[in-house]
Amino acid sequence: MFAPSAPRLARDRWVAGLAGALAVGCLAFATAPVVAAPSPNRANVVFIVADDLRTDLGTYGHPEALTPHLDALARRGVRFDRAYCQQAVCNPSRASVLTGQRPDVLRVWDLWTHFRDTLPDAVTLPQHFRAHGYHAVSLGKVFHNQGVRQRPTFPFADPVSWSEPPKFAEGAHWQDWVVPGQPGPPERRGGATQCLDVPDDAYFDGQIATAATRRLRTLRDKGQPFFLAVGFWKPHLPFNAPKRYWDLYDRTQLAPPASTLPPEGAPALAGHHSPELRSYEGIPKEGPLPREQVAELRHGYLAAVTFLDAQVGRVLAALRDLGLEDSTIVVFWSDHGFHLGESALWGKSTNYERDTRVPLIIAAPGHGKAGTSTRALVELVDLFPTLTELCGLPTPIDLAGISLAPVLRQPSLPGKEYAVSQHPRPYFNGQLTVMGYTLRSQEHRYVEWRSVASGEIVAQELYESASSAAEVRNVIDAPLRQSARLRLEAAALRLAPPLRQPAL
Ligand SMILES: [Ca+2]
Repeated sequence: MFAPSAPRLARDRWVAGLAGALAVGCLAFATAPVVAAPSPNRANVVFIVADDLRTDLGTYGHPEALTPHLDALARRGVRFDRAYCQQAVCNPSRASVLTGQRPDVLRVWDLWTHFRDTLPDAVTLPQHFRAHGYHAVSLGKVFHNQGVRQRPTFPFADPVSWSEPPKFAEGAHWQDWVVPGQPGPPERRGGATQCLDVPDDAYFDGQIATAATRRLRTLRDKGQPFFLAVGFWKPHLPFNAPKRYWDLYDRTQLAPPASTLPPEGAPALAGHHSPELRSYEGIPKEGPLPREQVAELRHGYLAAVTFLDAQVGRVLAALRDLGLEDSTIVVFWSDHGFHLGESALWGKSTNYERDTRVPLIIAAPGHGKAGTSTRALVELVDLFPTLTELCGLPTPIDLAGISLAPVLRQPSLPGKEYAVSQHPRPYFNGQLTVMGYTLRSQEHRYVEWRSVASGEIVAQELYESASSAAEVRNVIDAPLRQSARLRLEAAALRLAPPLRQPAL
């Protein structure tokens, strides 16, 4: 299990918040939450999540990505430049955010385990809001999507979390595909990209944006504070977007991957063979991809990002047009990052910067100066207590994160000493044999791979200056880095104690 990451920020405030939560007796694991009276003056929440989106956004300084709507959101909110997920793959990351717990507490490390199998009485973020008078609505992929062949013990969309049945939450990603001249999804997985001259609503995300804009109007008219979660499926594979989004980019001018070699001196288990991408039609089952295919995929990712941005823009325009902007907190985040050929990797599921770092923007009227950014180290597990504080709700005592409200008010705060992420090996399926934990500090990225059976360290990595560009040479054995190594080893043991047995 994890101990809470050592916070440098708001320790006093956090303790005071705990006292307040205890005083009113509202704890997260109450098995029968009492529905409080509606509080119409409380801020609404629009909680927008993207899937597999790294920080390829204009507001993050990306030189190619066209994302005017998310850039505009950042101009009226606070942009977090060092935000990290807790595990770089959909189900564990989303379960962690929405329960406020880390993957080792949930014991959810794969795409098939439901957190209610391991922590049945968990009260999720929307469930907590619902218990305090909010109307909670889920449109799109908010929790993990339930694939066509999956039969989990509980629906992945977790209906008990919401005031009404979740919509657009089920299906496989390859079903988000247009078969020309034929209604409905394809019968089997197709290619990794699609470029057709179709309307936005031909794909899941267009339909989700349409539903969200309509739902906002009825939520406003309902006169009850609302928590609207909008989960977009892009830019997750396949990289689909209507042709006009592809046409915004000149493929011949797009940059190739920055570095296509694994970090020098990195253990083999730190990487993988990109099995997710290779499962799509037309992608080689092994070996490097042809240069033209690399360019097409990188082009497709950007087209999907701009398509996603346009759908976010439609939701935000509706919020503004309905007069809800000043009374609504908007949070935009992604479940994890992605590799697009860098470090010989395609996809997610590593402990590196490109997979663990995520975009995070919080626009909370009255909290923080619009258009600012912060380099504070924060974790997605912090979103639960952040939103309870911003909305004046009691904060459950047992959450793993801490509120980011102090950072919104003072973006110069350093944040946490470490952001902690993890990922098991093997990559997926099979008996879990090794768990890799990574600590990101302001100065370093440290990765510690441990045998699950014995708890012994089987491999270590250390990268200086903690950025994706710096992850080219593992310096764990460098003589001048041994004091940092000892410090990080101790911190890893404190923040990520050995797993209890059996692991699975
Ligand atoms: Ca994802």
